[in-house]
Formats: sequence, C-alpha cells, structure tokens
Amino acid sequence: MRTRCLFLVGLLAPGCLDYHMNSEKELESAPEERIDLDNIEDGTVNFDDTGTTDESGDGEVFVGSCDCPESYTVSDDGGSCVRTETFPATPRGEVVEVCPIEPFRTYGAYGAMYPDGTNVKNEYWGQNDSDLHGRLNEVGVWGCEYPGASTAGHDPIDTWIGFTVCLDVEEPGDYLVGFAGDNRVRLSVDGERLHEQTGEDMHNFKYWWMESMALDAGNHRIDIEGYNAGSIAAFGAEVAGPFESGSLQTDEDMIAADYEGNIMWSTADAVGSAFPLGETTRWTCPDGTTFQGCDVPVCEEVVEEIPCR
Ligand SMILES: [Ca+2]
Repeated sequence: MRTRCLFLVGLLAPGCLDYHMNSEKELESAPEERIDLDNIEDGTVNFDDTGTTDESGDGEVFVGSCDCPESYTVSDDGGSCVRTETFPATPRGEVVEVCPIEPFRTYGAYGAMYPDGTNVKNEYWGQNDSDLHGRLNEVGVWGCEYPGASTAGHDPIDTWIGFTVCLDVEEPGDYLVGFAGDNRVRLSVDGERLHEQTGEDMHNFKYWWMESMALDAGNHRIDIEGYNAGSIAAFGAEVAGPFESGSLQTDEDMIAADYEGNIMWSTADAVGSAFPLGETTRWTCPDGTTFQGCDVPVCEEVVEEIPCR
C-alpha cells in the first residue's frame, strides 16, 4: 500500500499537521485544484500530489531509519526511497461525487458517545434536536444530488460507500476517530472491524460515536463507510491525533484529549472529489501502477527508486 501523506507522530513532527492545514487551506482557496470528475475518464486531470514530500519543511522525509531526500518518499517496505507520480484512476463502476449534506436538526442531537457509555453534550458535539449543531452537521457528506450539484441527495441507497484513511506512523501513538451515519456507519482498522452501527436506529446519527485506536509504527489503513437505507442521508467521520501512546485508555482520557485541535482527516475534506471506496465503486489503474484509494481515487506509479540515506 502506498501512501500520499506521511503522518509523523510526536512533538518532533509538527510538519504533518502543517501539511494538513495547508492542504485544507488549498482546497478552500483553490477549488480548481481538486479532481475534475468530468475529466477523470480521459485521464487529462493533473492531480497535485502534495503530501509526498517536505513534511518537515526542510525537504526531507523520515520514516523509521530511512531518510529520503526532497521529492522522495519511503517505500512500502521502508527499505528504500521512491519518487512517484499520480494520475486519476479510471472508473469501472459507479462514480459517486462527494457533496456536503444539508444540516438536519436531529443529527448529533445526543452529542458524543464514548466506548464505555459516557455521553457528552455541547454545541460542538451536538446537544438537542432543535439546533443545527454537532459534528455530523459540520462534516457530513453524501453523494451529490446530481452531477456537479453543491449539496448531497439521497443516493446511493442500500449500499456502502466510504473512504480509506492511510496513515504512515513513525512511532506508536493513539488516535481518536469520531463518526456517525444516516442510516449506518462502520469502521475498520487494517481490515479488522472496530465499530459498526447497524440497522435503522436513529442513535446512529443522533450520537457522534467515538473510538480510540492504538497504532504501531508503520502503514495503517482505516476504512470508514456509510450506508443510506432510504430518504435523506449523511455520513461523517474525523480522525484526530496523534496522541501519546497509551494515553486514550478510558472515556475520561478520550474526553480530556484535544480532539478539536488535532483533527487530521475529515469527510468534509473530500468534498469535490469522489468516494474511492464502495460496493459498486470500482477503479482501475494501468499495469505497473497501484490504485491509491487514500482520500481520492488515483493511480500511483513509482518512477524512481534509490537507497535510503
Ligand atoms: Ca436515511
């Protein structure tokens, strides 16, 4: 699995957070740099592969003991430095564009729900069913109402769609993930199901569900998916971190952590792109390249490989 962004853990790695803030700022200020879905099929889009280099600001990338010069990233096995190019993947199935939802008063009405049952209500997490508060209203997305629309519609229905969050972790660390879905939502870490809200229970979207993840150093894949059983739809998720390893053991630990100040990935970041993950979503890449479904559906090609320094 190749990754486009290096998430460096700990106090020595402010560059990763800088990258994310810059990335979000770029999306806000320069929407024309997003993938143009109309051009995906003919491969004419130039996707700006920010994220592969210069996380520390000095042009160098470190993962484990591998030190790579500017414009290179550490290979999957950590044994070499590679220079890659990316281009849009070719859809072979349904293309579901990502649009922001119209806020709905019951989304987030019950606030945050932590794994051991602690419930926190406030304006940030949501606190009632009369105001348009809460994380799902803030970052919720679904398939656009029609191609090029600015807001989400109801489709797709009765199928899972979602995102893959790819993390390159340098040191063991803890992460928070918050999520909710109308009607369902599920979360897997490295292929293992961590949490699923099934059925048609309104709790699935009235609570913002919280989990913690303890990740070892290395590459990790977090799949976060939503499912609409009918009518209006919403699916939201955020990943926050890194936090000190072992620091998120209890609900109280998780409540005390600065989630808001450490959000590193959000469903809202994907607005303007397409869902890379889904039961009816298929993407293909030419031979010799790798589908890279992290954040956006692109193909990645290693164009040069050199030893670590
Ligand atoms: Ca629904």
